[in-house]
Amino acid sequence: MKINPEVLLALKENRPVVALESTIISHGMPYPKNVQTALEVEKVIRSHGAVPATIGIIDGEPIVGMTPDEIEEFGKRKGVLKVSRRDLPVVYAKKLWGATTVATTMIIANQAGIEVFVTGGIGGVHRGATETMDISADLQELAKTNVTVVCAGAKAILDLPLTLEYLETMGVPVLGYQTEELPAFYNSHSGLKVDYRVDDAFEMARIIKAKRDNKLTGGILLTNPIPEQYEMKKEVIDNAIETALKKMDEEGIKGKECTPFLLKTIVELTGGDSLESNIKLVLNNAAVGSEVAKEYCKIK
Ligand code: PSU
Ligand code: MN
Repeated sequence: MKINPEVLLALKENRPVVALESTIISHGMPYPKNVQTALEVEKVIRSHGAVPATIGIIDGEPIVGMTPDEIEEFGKRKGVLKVSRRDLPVVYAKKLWGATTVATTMIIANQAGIEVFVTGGIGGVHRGATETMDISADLQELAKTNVTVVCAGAKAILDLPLTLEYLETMGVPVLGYQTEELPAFYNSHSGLKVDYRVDDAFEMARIIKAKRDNKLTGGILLTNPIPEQYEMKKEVIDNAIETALKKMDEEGIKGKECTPFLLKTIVELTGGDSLESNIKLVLNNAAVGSEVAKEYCKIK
């Protein structure tokens, strides 16, 4: 794998590094907002004294710490594959370009020695999964790979209660940053409880340390609510989600296309408002994730 020299040095010197995924760039947001957001997220991380490491696969080689030019290329290039765990061997062998999902970003971050990873939302158990068995590989990865993922909860395009059940079965702690309630991505209210509330970055760092020191493998999910001023109205977003799910069904969209299709359709249905909320929540997660990475470096 190719680790950016700045990232490598920070890791060697035990300075905070924050991993970022690239599917959110190539499949999660439209160009050019995807690239602008990716660069802005890196800026937020730097302003908090951490080093960003955006992860992607170029010509079959995992890149840890993409350059701004590489991020730009990921944002506009056609045919970049959405790469989850099952795709990795083929993408490596065939020397393809691949955007890493939460699952594969966790795998590569862990191999590089990065503990904290910031994103928008994770994949989960899809609605209707009792029939389709559509359960994101992100959840299995959280079960086994030693990375802490900071996100804004999971979107209501998923079945949130089933997603929590699955995470419980898999032994993944689901924590709320300064909240007891599981945030629902565009909105901070799901009506569901997280396992534990975490009050600050130091407390979070202690939980990570306790997990690693005690050789408890697997990820930790820290859910961080979208700031109130950027929340979407519940009726508006719920309507858009319902319509998008119906459209997905009518158009026969299946498998790995589901999440990108739903995200794109929701942006269209909300006249771009959901994209603005999405951007703000990622920036907010970047701030929290950087603080957690900083505190963890101090005590690990
Ligand atoms: N949720 C978002 N934005 C995203 C994704 C999820 O709000 O970009 C992406 C992430 O990369 C996540 C992937 O890992 O979708 C999950 O896809 P699937 O459900 O096919 O596993
Ligand atoms: Mn799926």
